[in-house]
Amino acid sequence: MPSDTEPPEDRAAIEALFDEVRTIPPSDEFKKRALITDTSLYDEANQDWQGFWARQALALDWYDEWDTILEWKLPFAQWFVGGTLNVSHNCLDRHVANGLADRVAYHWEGEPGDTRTITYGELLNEVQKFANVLKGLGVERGDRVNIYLPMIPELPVAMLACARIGAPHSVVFGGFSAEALRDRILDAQAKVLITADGGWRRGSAVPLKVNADNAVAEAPTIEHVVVVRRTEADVPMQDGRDQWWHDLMADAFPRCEPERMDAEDLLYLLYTSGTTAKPKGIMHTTGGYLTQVAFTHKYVFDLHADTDVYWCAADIGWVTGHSYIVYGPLANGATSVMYEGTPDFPDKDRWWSIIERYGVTILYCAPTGIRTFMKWGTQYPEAHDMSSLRVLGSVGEPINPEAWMWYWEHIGGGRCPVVDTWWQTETGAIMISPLPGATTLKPGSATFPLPGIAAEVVDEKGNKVELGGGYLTLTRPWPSMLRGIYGDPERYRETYWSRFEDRYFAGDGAKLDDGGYFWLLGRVDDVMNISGHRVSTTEVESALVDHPSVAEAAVVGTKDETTGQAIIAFVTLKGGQEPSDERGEELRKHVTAKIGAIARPKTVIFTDDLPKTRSGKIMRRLLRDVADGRDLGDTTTLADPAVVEEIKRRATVSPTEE
Ligand code: 7RM
Repeated sequence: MPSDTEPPEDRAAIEALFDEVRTIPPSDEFKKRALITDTSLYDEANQDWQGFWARQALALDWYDEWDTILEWKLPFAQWFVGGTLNVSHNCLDRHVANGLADRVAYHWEGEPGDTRTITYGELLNEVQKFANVLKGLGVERGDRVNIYLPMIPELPVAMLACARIGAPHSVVFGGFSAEALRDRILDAQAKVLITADGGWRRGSAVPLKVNADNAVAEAPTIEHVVVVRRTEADVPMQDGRDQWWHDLMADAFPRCEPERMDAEDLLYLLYTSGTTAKPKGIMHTTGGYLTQVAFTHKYVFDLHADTDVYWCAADIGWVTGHSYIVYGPLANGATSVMYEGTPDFPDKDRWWSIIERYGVTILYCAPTGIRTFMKWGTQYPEAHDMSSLRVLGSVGEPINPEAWMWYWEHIGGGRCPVVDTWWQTETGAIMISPLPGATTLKPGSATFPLPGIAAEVVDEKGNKVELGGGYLTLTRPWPSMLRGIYGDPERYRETYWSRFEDRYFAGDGAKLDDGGYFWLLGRVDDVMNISGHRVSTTEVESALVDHPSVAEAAVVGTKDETTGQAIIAFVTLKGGQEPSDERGEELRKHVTAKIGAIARPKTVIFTDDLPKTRSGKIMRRLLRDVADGRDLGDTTTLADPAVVEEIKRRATVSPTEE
């Protein structure tokens, strides 16, 4: 556990609304067609939760059925032990075999406006060919493959091809830097890297290949680099190492039998920020993961695969994209929209024009996006016919009731249930969420744990809280849970299972109201949430102290109207170094280069010293208070209270604003 974990703070907005929360029951209109309109699934799961998950697993195709549903040796779970299946078969072949070859898997739209329509039949062909390309490059079952691509169709193709041959993938978000990519390649010991010449973002080409080259220069495990042509940027191709995707695909054999994978074989690694500087390689396996992502995708979004057009606007580089752009929707035979670029290119109505054009019925996005749209104004959504929408989803951070209501009213036309879905990279799939045809909604609440999921709020000592605030814990294993941290089982136990006995601690605070509704209150550890993306304070701090001018740094997340939190860095320079706006800008750039733009501090505050406890721990809570401009309260545990005054003064006079 991080050293300065503290009790969760309540969200003032929720507090204020608590007594007079609006409740929104499912409409009769919605219920008419909904998959679930009552408590039947909850009742079934309460009877026998393992049997419940086994029945959900039967929605998939298995080569061999399992012998044991769950083997639980806390904190290590194995689901569907003895079962064998292939994820790409379940996402592709079985739909094509069922006559759905011509169903659209992805309506893809590039940022410049180019489009591609990819059917299940076409996707299966591409995946088989690329699976053979990977084999031709020497990739064998069990080998790790790194993927660093923009939001183009080749990204799901590459992931599914890996799944087909049993090679775990490790996708690195295209916004991460060369160094971040290098560290992830090295940790995974990947043999092959798949990247592109670039990707389009707000009208400019992002130089992915340049980053990839810099990463691979220091990552000797990589033997081959496959490069997708996207922006047509002139990129150097290293002889013997780099090959074009289209050249390899042109010669690839079109049939590739899927590997029979064990239910517990590794499907992928996804690196996520924790409370230390080193990102954790979260391990997800095959059978349990696919079972829960398919189940949740179907029931949380009330998916009617034959008629719905589903759009998850996340990036596949994050877990939301893995589970709810690739594996969940494809396992369910859904038709999805996939979009490459930013919401404001060429104008601020891009999303709404996409919804209108494709007749999107289900939209899944993050509160930070919603708050941005609120800021831009209702004229953008109002200019488009969005009457096709019927379900709205939210993910990534707490959604404040105001944003919830705006989403409900201005995007959903007061007609579409909003499902606020709480989950994590570690949980693999949605854990707490309404079922839109059955659950009475409260704006700002993720409502209840899904059928088969057991969540409890506990106090400091681990005692169950029936009403009020505390720590969110999970009390039973679930099929899509992480199987560990790659290469570090002890860190897995320590990070998630040591704070409270027999419980998984998620790092979030939560509050229960008198109706048993869960209200998520944000992180209670050293993890920030910037636009729904997890960023570790420690990781940013070590990037800062890596700069030659910096003696010490402390980083906190402060409230931000749009991004949820914004990064504030308190920096002490080495002797002889002078603070200046230019130096602040240089440090922000340095963090961008070390980690990526998502980790760039919004504000750098120079200070002669940092507030510390007597034992030498930096008092982040106090810095957060300074940053939030709140009263400081008791500072008697400070080594030098004058420091606080100094920081407070600096915080108000010389922040380097973005
Ligand atoms: C899916 C994803 C996980 C962290 C998690 C929370 C926060 C996510 C919600 C939420 C309140 C939500 N994975 N979080 N969803 N907080 N309400 N509906 O975001 O690993 O990147 O982040 O995100 O703090 O612990 S993640």
